[in-house]
Amino acid sequence: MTQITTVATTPIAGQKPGTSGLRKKTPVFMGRHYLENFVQSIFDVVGAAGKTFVLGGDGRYFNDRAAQVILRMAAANGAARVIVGQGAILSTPAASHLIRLNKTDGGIIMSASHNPGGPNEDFGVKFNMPNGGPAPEGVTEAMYKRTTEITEYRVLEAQDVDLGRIGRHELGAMVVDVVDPVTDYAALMETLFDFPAIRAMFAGGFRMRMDSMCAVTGPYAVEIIENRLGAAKGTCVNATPLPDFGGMHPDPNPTWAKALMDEMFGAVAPDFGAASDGDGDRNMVVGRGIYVSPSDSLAVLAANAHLAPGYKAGLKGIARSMPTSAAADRVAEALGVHHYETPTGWKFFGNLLDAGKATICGEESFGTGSDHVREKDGLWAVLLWLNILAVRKESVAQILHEHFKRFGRNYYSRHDFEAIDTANADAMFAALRAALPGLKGQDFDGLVVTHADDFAYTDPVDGSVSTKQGVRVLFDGGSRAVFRLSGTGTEGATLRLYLERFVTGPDELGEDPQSALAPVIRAAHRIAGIAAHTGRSEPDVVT
Ligand code: G16
Repeated sequence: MTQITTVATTPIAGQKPGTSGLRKKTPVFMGRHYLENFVQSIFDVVGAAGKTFVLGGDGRYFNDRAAQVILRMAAANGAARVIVGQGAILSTPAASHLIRLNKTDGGIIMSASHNPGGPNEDFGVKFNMPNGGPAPEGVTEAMYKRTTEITEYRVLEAQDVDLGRIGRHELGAMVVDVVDPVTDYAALMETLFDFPAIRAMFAGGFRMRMDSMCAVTGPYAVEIIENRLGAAKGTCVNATPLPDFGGMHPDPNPTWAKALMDEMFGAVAPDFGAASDGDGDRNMVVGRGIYVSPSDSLAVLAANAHLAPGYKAGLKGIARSMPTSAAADRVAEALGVHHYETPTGWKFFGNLLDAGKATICGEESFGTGSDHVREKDGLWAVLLWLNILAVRKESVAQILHEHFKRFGRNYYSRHDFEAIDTANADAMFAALRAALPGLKGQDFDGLVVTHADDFAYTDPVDGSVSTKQGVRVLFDGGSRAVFRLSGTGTEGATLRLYLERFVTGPDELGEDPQSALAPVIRAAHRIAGIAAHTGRSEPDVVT
């Protein structure tokens, strides 16, 4: 017997979704009514009666329990059907694809992305729209407002659904379809990329290391790279998703994917290396002895996408987030297509993709993707790189150097100052914003400020305006410093300092971005008074 119970509740402070859904420490999410209040607020805003949703997550601690709660609440709120990845597992891009493929009314993804998982680490929940993309600000604001008013939630009294068994299940009047998490996604990848060419490359001795960091991409990578593309067994490492990601910090950057970096810079490095994050939407790529920054990766992928069958007709446009380097803009100009500069957050690409204004999008935060889904897609980027390598038959280093020769080079780096006191961070930004009008024309050891503002964006499709999206200071000659507070952290504030310097001649300033950027770094510290406000002069993470 199943019965719907209405549970009285009261609002819990702070259930405000950030850059990408609601993220908190796992014990907070496991607290009384916490998950339930937020899920009910989602259903209250988007409506559940008669609807079909997709549900899955990155397998982190509490993923399985949260899935059962969400299913019982979906049933109690009158949903007709939920499509769930087996074991409640779905990578974020695979969830986006399932939402679109099945023309559902959206989906709930359980993930705190690249943040660590475990009983004392992070958990998260986000809602994706029927187009497969993250809910836009208007919708997440409405959800947040609902959490501040909530008085009750509905839940079905029922046994757990056996999410280990693929096939149709019933939960009260609702249907639960448990599907293989990989099959449909892998089929989509086969339509986009030249699998025979990549297979031939592996058969010819090409070696790769794919590090899934004990997170959700493992099963996808093994099926596609080893089983379908014929890479040697063992090419995919850390390929079993674990509730605590094996104690790893599943953030694919040179700091957290250090084992991969060491291997790629070692004596017997493979030809190509890649890593992905907790929920599979981020990626890092590395060549033998050469690191590819996300901004450069976006530019190279855009310049060479036509080599893959899915993009042979060319690109409609290229979009990047504001803090991402302008390398992709130069490619767009050369291709004669539009380029767009959006605020940080994949949701801002949604309208451009839906309207056919952009085909490829990317962010400095290790995210690249295209109009095949409405999320960034880590494995997609890796496969596009493999396709390009298979066609061009050159090394990653050769491809990068030719790219710089043709388009110029945007030296780029991001410095993160983590877990700083929130009040100090706010004070620093208040002072910085106040100083903006006087910055133009000031000279910082030869770097002259040409423009300084707080980035605001008007969506070219629906006209919505987003303000205060990061402070940017532009210097003559194409150098730039951008200051932003992270929207995905769960502890204190994280200052992100984005640094860029452009040169037309290849390798004029050598290989090391930190030395090339030194003058910009000095100017940025002086302009924001980082040490005075935060007590920090050195970043915690450099990417
Ligand atoms: C999320 C968004 C990304 C965005 C990133 C920014 O990434 O999906 O589009 O670039 O946040 O993070 P922050 O606000 O910390 O700079 P993810 O991978 O966490 O979903």
